[in-house]
Amino acid sequence: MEQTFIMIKPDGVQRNLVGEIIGRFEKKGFTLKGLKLISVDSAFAKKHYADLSAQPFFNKLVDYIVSGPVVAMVWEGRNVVATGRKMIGTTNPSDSAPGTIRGDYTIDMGRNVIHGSDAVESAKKEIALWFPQGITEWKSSAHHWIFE
Ligand code: D4T
Repeated sequence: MEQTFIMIKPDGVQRNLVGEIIGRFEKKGFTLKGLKLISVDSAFAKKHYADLSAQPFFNKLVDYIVSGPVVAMVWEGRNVVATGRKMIGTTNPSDSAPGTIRGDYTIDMGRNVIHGSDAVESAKKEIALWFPQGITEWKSSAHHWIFE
């Protein structure tokens, strides 16, 4: 089953959106496979955002991610990478549809509360980076109420 890496950014933690965001993924039917509240340093944040290192906003982005604790998670389910991105909404909250997390709770692109892997391959890399000790293997007893 597909897995994705989801991170509630420092603003999401400070704004008390952790329960709301986790609730959306739970209620959708995805399964939580990894979860931790963690503060990362800039070397780690630079690794996570390595693909964006040439962007003019890179240093600002790294400062933002290290500015407070984040909630790092692994969620599992069919098409969870693409569906997770839809639930999150577009990068710029001005374009994010109401009903998406960014559409409902954010205004500024530099404070967009959540990260979600953009492809299955990047999800694998991000899960390995954030959960080097591995994730928790379990099967939800709701599985056959969610999947035919
Ligand atoms: P993340 O990676 O945080 O889930 O966001 P997205 O996948 O939606 O968007 P991204 O990787 O292109 O950008 C990462 C992060 O950088 C901020 N950003 C982005 C910014 O501050 N200015 C910009 O011009 C862009 C494009 C927002 C998200």
